[in-house]
Amino acid sequence: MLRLPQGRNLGAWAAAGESSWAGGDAEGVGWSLAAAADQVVLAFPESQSLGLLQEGLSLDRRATDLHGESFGAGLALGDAEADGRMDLVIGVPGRDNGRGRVRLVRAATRRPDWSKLSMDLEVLGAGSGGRFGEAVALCGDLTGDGLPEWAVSAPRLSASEGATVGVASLAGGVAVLLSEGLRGQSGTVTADAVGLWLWGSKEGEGAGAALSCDRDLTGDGVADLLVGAPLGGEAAEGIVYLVSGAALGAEPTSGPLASRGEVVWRGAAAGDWAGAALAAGDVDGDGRSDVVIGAPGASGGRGLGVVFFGVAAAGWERPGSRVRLASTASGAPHLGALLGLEDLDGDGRSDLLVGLPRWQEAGDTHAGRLAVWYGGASWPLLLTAGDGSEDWSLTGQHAYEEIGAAWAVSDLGDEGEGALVLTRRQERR
Ligand SMILES: [Ca+2]
Ligand SMILES: [Ca+2]
Ligand SMILES: [Ca+2]
Ligand SMILES: [Ca+2]
Repeated sequence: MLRLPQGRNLGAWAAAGESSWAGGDAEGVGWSLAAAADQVVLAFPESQSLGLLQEGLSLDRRATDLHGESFGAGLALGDAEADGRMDLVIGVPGRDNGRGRVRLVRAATRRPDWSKLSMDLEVLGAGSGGRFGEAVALCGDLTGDGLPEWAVSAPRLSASEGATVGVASLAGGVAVLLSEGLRGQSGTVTADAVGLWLWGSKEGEGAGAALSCDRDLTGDGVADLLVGAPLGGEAAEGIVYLVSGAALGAEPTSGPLASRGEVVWRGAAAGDWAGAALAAGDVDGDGRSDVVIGAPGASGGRGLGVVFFGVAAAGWERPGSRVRLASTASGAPHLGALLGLEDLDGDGRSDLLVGLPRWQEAGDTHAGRLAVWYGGASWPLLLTAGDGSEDWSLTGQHAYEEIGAAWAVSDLGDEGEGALVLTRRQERR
């Protein structure tokens, strides 16, 4: 992994050669990261182990008894009980024949309690093959008790036993695990028992492939859910649902995404896969949340993205306030599959991170690229990855480094400075 200091000019820093790689072999494909405050946790699916990244880049690794394919695909770290201690949620969507489950590890100390990784609470998905745990996020407080909810996606959720009747085949969905439901729970429970399900409209929609739930998008002060369904629409153009957190918390019951919320974005063409990735932040620093949505299938697989500014109380976006993202690369680098809004330079404005792990560089396939644009009061209407206009970028030097496949931003670092931690995969020859 690579640690980049925060609060500095990344370009000047990279030119000075201060990057530091650590961690050795990348432990195979698919590993994921989660960060909060000064902690970064990594999941290694092949060894089904977890790592806690320490200051100085040392890695404290522990095996877990939580086995299953795609271990750690969903991974989130956050203070769910507002007690200053970090709780960890690990998604294992391949567990139980693809039904999936997540484990909540409540911290007994300020850091995740590594001695307790085999205990606490496990939450089971619904039906078979729903892949509950593909993505996990710590939301804002939707229910008004002062404690945040967790959201867990199951992008292949289908009609099933239990309370999720009426879900079309592979429609996908998101379970919102309510703070009130989780309180005092231990052992093994179903998602129904501690929360509610929201599911896609039609067969094969893939709702929940991406989600965001920690920011207020409607202007009422309560965090809202944004859910991507990249195979939704008539021909996989992709759709994005917005569900008001205030409305959901007032009546915490399961239901279809389309009736509990609204479709706020559709891909323009067949196979765009809009909503495969999305993120929320405040790019221009005006206090109103901004959203970026990716459509990695667009433009013949080049991919594209759209940044929507505003999202004020009056509506989803201000007219004319969109910025488009494009890529110079052919060969299906799928821009829009990996997006983030994080404040890298500490100026209070969210910076845009675009991961392009399939980027080819100097003949090296999948060398990868991470492109960064710093948030600001005004942006050009088109941001293009690969034409040298990014505010900062990092490109892989070897085939299959896959720079941009995963990253995390935390306050980890020397003397409390921030860090961007990102992965690179082992060079394959
Ligand atoms: Ca709550
Ligand atoms: Ca809201
Ligand atoms: Ca804004
Ligand atoms: Ca910033």
